[in-house]
Amino acid sequence: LSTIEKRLVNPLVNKRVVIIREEQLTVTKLLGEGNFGKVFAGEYREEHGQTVPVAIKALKATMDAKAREEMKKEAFVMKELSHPCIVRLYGVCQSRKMNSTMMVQELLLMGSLLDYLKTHVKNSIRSLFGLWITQIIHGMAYMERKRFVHRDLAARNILMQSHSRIKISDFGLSRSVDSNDYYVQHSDTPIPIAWYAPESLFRYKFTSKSDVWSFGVTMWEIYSFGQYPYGSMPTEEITQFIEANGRLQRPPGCSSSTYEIMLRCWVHEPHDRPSFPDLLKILANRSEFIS
Ligand code: ACK
Repeated sequence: LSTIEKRLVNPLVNKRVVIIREEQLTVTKLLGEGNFGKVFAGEYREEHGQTVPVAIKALKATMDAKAREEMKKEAFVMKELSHPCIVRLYGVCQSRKMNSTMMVQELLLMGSLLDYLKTHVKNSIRSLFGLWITQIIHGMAYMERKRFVHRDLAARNILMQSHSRIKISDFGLSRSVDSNDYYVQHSDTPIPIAWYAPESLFRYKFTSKSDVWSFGVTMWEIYSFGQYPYGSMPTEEITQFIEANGRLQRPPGCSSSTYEIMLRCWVHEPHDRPSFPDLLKILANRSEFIS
């Protein structure tokens, strides 16, 4: 297809990332730190005057061009996504004051699902599992429809808006699979082995079905109250274990019918795993998973 034809087929090609001027932003406090830089809470004054609370992800000034390129890729994915279960991007900002490239996102003040799972009294939160899981699947089914693979779906990358409202975040590894339904990783970016499907581990191949595998691991993290998958098993052993058809065990207190759903996400052959819309149908018939 010529570029023009592609634009006609895919109107999203024309979408631009909103460029925010640094005068429109106020930083109020530090929320956390990652390898790439810092995340601040702040405020964004939109063009028409309204002020909204935001999270500002600021790349360290010392980060190289490759890291800036990665952040741009993340912004390019996020600008295409508009869904209640996905963290919203307002725009990007090049700050001279802070000598930094920044992503301005919707603010979710309750932290990650992983921290939430680890810090709350177990029996008091079990009734929320079905709600969270349904929302994650809704967000991922939307991504699948938009032909994006997330590639880093995990409890650490789910943010909490309230006790019962969650949103998928962290699109740093996400890619469009618009032309051929899969993405092949060529770079040596570190990868979250314990969340990856065999075809990703051994053939660097990523599809919505490899996201389904990671979703199964995320579901396991939820039912395990934030335990690390495969415990202290070294990463090389995890890959051997998966190759030998080993799977994560049923978490204590998780029903065998719920564990069965996880096992279906971890079927070796990607085609034989349910898709995200399939998962919605599977859960629709079960009372603990109310949408
Ligand atoms: O796990 P957290 O509390 O949630 O700590 C990390 C930290 O920044 C470094 O990544 C938090 N974070 C990331 N994006 C957002 C956001 N949109 N709203 C609120 N906190 C965020 C993340």
